[in-house]
Amino acid sequence: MSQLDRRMFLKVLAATGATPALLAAQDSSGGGRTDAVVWKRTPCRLCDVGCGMLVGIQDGRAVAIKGDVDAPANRGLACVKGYYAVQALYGSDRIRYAMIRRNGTLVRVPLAEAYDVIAARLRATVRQHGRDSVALYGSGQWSLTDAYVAGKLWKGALGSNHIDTSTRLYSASARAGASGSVGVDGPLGSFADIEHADVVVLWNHNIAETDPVLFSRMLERRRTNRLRVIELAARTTRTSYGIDRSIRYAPHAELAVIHAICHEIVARRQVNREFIERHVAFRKGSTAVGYGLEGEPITPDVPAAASWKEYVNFLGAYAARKSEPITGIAPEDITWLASLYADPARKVLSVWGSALNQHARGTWVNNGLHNIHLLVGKIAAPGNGVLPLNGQPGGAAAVHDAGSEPGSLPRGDVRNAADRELAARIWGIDARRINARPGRSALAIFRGLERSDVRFLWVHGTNPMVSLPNLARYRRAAAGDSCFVVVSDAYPTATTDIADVVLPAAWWLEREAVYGDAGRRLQHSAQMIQPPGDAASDAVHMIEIARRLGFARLFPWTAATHVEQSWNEYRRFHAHPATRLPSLAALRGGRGMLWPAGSSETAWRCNTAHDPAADKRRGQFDFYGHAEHRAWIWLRPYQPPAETTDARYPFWLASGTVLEHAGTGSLTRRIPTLHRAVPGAYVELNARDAEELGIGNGTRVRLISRRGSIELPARVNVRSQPARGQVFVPSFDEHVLVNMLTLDACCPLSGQPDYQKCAVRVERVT
Ligand SMILES: Nc1nc2c(c(=O)[nH]1)N[C@H]1C(S)=C(S)[C@@H](COP(=O)(O)OP(=O)(O)OC[C@H]3O[C@@H](n4cnc5c(=O)[nH]c(N)nc54)[C@H](O)[C@@H]3O)O[C@H]1N2
Ligand SMILES: Nc1nc2c(c(=O)[nH]1)N[C@H]1C(S)=C(S)[C@@H](COP(=O)(O)OP(=O)(O)OC[C@H]3O[C@@H](n4cnc5c(=O)[nH]c(N)nc54)[C@H](O)[C@@H]3O)O[C@H]1N2
Ligand code: SF4
Ligand SMILES: [Mo]
Repeated sequence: MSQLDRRMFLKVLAATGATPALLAAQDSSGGGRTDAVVWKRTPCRLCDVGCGMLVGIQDGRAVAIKGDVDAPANRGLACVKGYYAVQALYGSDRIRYAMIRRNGTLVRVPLAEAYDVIAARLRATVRQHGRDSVALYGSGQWSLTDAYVAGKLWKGALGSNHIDTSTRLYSASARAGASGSVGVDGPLGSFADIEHADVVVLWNHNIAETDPVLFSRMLERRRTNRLRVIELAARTTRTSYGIDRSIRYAPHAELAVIHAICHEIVARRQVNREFIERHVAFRKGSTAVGYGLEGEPITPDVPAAASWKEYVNFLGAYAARKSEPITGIAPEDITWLASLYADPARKVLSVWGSALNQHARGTWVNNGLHNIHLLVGKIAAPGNGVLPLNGQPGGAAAVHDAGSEPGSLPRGDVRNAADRELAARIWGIDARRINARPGRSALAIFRGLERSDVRFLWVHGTNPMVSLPNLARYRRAAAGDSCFVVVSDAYPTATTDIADVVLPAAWWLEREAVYGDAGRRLQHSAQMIQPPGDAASDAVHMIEIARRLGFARLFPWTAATHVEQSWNEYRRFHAHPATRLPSLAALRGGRGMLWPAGSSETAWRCNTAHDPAADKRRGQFDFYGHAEHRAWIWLRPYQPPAETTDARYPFWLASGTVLEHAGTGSLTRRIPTLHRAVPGAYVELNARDAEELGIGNGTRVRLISRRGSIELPARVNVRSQPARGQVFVPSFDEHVLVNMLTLDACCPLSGQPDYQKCAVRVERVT
């Protein structure tokens, strides 16, 4: 640090009274300039909590960051990723210019030339092979207006429904489950339920590392107000050490655990009969649904009415003692869990992350968790309810609403004529242009490369050549040259490695945006700095391509004002109080609003005291998303996983997240401090398994599944410890690809891959 930098550092410290985590000591361009640091408000973009941050801008650079004490999500806190987030803007290998592959290497070209090539190729592909030969794979990293522009370009302009996003990988089952159970997707409550609850039950959710700021809110509440936090988990993690009680259960056993708890609640007559009679109906669905291993992994469900009596009979098979061989949970613990959920004096919040959704029956698991809460009438009220914490910064009920999913329109469903007409009216197109058949979901897009059905693919803000399951299959598919691939990203990735054209993406702070989070809060993020080189928002790139394709009339927006213009158009789809979107003016400069929101926000949906769309004549709750205004308890059986362990592959492999990295590490590996803290992937083993195999901390081991093998160092009881017979590998490392091992089985109702159940063998590397 130079003399001047150090002085600035101390000055900022003194001026703010807080500790800015970073001053741009690595900045070489700043020279001797000493403009004051100006603090500006924005949400953090490195996970779904969406913490409110204050970013220090000086000389056109983001040089410091600290938590915003008035931000509702974090109240001044931030995790280590947040504190270093601005460094991810300045990695030396940032993509600044468009590139086109020539003779095997990507070479820099003027942006207009890249646009011309993309547009020509897209036009030619549609002409030659039809609109079903082009696909777009977008991202939970997107701003809502990026998603809106993408949906309009693909569905409204090109007439192709082959568009999906990486949200498929983390929240699809939660959304399908909530829609089936309570008729609306996205959480009914919000993060504020943490402070209202008496008990939080974490379901296989290592929240200490995945949503650390929310975990600290729980711990604070536990310290001051005797909130009890318990977990049901397959692995002992940092979360387990900080809470009241941790119960182990067997991999994939969720549905059996849930039904065992419900059986106990019914057997002990702890059901909330009044709530059931007034607000609940029963449903069963298709049961021979398979594992989504080929073709389009999503199959439609066929719901049929069921009765209370049928439900009680159904639960009979899951009595605690009977289901113990599947659940691995002692009957007295099931009784204890049931009494926690049912106790009329306690408000209970169930919380889970994406790992629970990454389940071959993920939609059913989500239905089941709603079942417990519906049975005891603890839902959609302060401190009572379910809170799935879903993934990437785009969050839960945000990106997919903008019409960027294969079956969705900005409002409604492509299969519904009235929804198509609404979209056509707002877009100013002929309704017949919109395809009435849902398109390919994420895995189906990449399966489409296998047989050359997809010949043009545009990937934005996601790194599928690292993050897809059964990766060898999709890398093989992408290696063929029948598909033209465009990739928009801020950094080179394993996916830009397969691109024919690369476009430079503006990231956080470099563009205006509206972002969602996992708790239904919409937040505005202003542009604070210039993007590097030719980088621009994903929407701007798409608008330029649309113009070149002759759709200028549909996208009459300028680079400077496209966010407001497209947001205002998107809002026209949501004039109804159940989904109303606030104006940009209401979001700008504020700390966000809980969607749906007009002039005020909606704290608890479907609760008639809070939700303007709910009808008070129906009592305390109105589940208006279902035509009969009732929530549904689903009779969804336990079924075995797509793959199980055996003598050759005796270990269960689970994979996921570490505190220091986000996603596939594209951003966090450019943050030197985080990269050095956790430079690469490793495999965690149970200490006794490790001892039996002669493996110690640091031993190099080989993991072998039915699909591939990887080599990596072992970790024994360092940070977390899997149960016996299980191993865990973080999925951020593009050099050690856990997805060479995983299976691409899916929940057939949501299309979300089951990353968590795969059988492996563990060998010492000699
Ligand atoms: N084995 C295994 N695999 C998994 C998982 C697992 O648990 N186990 N988890 C799955 C889950 S939950 C997820 S979410 C995925 C994550 O997988 P991906 O979505 O593939 O990973 P990210 O690293 O989040 O990718 C985001 C990319 O977008 C870029 N980016 C960020 N913002 C923008 C933007 O605004 N525009 C553009 N164009 N680019 C941007 C970043 O540089 C980064 O390269 O991985 C999945 N894969
Ligand atoms: N620091 C950080 N935070 C993040 C992210 C990040 O990349 N970094 N990403 C965000 C995103 S995109 C997502 S989707 C969420 C993910 O959030 P979570 O879903 O909480 O993710 P994980 O910690 O990856 O997985 C949770 C746990 O589930 C266990 N598990 C689940 N099912 C099974 C099973 O059948 N068997 C076994 N043995 N274990 C199982 C895994 O061992 C793991 O400990 O986190 C978000 N927050
Ligand atoms: S918890 Fe998430 S949103 Fe908050 S600072 Fe950390 S990475 Fe950012
Ligand atoms: Mo995710």
